[in-house]
Amino acid sequence: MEIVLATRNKKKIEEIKRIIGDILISILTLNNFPGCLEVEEDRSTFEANAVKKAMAIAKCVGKPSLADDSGLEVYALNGAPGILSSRYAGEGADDRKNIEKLLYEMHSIDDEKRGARFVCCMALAFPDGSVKTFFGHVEGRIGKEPRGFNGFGYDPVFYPEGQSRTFAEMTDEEKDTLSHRGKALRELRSYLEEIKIFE
Ligand code: ITT
Repeated sequence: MEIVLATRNKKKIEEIKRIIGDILISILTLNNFPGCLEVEEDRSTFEANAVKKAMAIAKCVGKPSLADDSGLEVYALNGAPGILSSRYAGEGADDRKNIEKLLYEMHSIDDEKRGARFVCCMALAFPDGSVKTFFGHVEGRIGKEPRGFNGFGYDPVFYPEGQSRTFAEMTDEEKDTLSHRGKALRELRSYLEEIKIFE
């Protein structure tokens, strides 16, 4: 079966391919369908945004579509940046700017109050309008300076619980084992294997 990834984030695409790539016959991305318009992420939850993206693309391309909506929730900031994670420092902000803003907002917060979690919702939508969602999260804490060069987004400042290295200091495999996206994708993988939809 062909599945279309409803994301323009190259790093997410790499992670998705690493974890479920082997069980699907073919993975296409939005680059294969330039005619599909950008879907506005204007809903108030990760789930609602993921479902909106996946359904819009499944309808546009006439094939099953998988969308990821994810982000970082910092407890001391009442859950910010949350659904605004990719544009925390403003529309079009890059990872460096978003991290800079986060560290600035947290500069007076003590070590023991720097708890945070990454959250991921993956939505698998079909052209007939049906949709299924899968969730994953990982608890951790925010460091005081960026460390490491792997991954993307807030990885250089996120220490998963019980770890002394950030996600950006880990190998792909180490991040996948612990990460919110890894967990959601393994749930999705079990579902696909169960319904044998990839055959
Ligand atoms: P698409 O909407 O095209 O999928 P996006 O990057 O805009 O791409 P989101 O709206 O879901 O995706 O925003 C997710 C943001 O949350 C992402 O840009 C990072 O800043 C952050 N994020 C999500 N998962 C992450 C991860 O595994 N590591 C680091 N940061 C992550």
